[in-house]
Amino acid sequence: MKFGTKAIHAGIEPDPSTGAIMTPIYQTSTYVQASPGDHKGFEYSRSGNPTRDALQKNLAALENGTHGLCFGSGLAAIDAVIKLLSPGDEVISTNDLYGGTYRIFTKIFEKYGIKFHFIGMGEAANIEKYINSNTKLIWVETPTNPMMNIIDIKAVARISKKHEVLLAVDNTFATPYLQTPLDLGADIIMHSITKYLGGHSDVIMGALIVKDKKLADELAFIQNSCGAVTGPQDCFLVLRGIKTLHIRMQRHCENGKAVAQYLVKHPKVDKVYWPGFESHPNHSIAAEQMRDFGGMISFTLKGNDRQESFRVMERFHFFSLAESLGGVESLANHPATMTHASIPKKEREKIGLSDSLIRLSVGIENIEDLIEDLEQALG
Ligand code: P1T
Repeated sequence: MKFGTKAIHAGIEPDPSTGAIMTPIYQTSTYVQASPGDHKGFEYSRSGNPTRDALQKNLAALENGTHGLCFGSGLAAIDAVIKLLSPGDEVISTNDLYGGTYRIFTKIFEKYGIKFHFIGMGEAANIEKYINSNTKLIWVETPTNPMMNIIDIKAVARISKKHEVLLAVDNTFATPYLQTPLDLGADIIMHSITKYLGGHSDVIMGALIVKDKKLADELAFIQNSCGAVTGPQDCFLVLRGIKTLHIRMQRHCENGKAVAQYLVKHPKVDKVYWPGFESHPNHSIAAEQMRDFGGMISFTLKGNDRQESFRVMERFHFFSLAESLGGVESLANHPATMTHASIPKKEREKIGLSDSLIRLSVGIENIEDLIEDLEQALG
């Protein structure tokens, strides 16, 4: 089955009791048993729910995995992955990543005795310097949030396999439409479903996808034991959103390219971070491991003036100033005060995340209107 067909059909069966083509919202906490232990596959909705099941199967198919698991948010999904580890274990993570991921690693899990190394992975070989007998997990975001760095998943997977360490990839920015890390050697895919997969800025949800039964069982045990599950209404909305993922992503990519090309020529713009430029340091890896370059772009203004960046963002009409990304509507974000405020300024500056950086999530509106909006806001 090709991607667009999977997005619409995978994991979705007509409802067995009525034939409804849309998976119903099974708004129930529990399921009646004929005799203790004699049930129809569902016992209690923390452990399993038919609407969630359909979504989990659909996600597994899109990522070329075998098992999907949905959580109450992207961070709840990340939380479940780190709960595979024990005190004393070490994690090597990209140093450019979503601020909330940095926060859960450093402010929550360091307290439980897990050590995190945040490193540049532009050269995958750099990772080996940090591997020791305690290393259990490599955490990769690619493209990274917000600097749009590209990490070579295949090269990192070679290292993780050699040292028998798990490799998790946060695939939120790319989505399975653009990149399928399990095919490149990753063990775990993580998604903030809140973003492109939901696609309509109306749901908070996370997911993990794997293709190993033992790992799936361990994560399902954590999902059920810790209970950070998502409700059936939200699963329904995401199932509906995913049906147009391939069409939306095509337009996000087209619009993203047009916006990046406009910004790079603008006299007031200094740097534009977008992996589609041949001048991007890892453009060739992006071209190899991604099917297109996505709709996320970061840029700075000449003079690097935070107040001028604020003025531009205040003037936008169609780029709404808001956290999040990946919805049909365009959003602008100021990472230093919004999504990445929990990363200390010193650490932010090490990766080039300056106080004047603006991040755009280019939506699927008419491109002429978006360019006009940029024109008036920058002008
Ligand atoms: O917000 P939540 O669904 O819990 O997902 C967290 C998360 C994880 N990984 C990446 C790459 C993310 O971008 C996010 C959430 N990010 C934003 C809210 C943002 O505006 O960047």
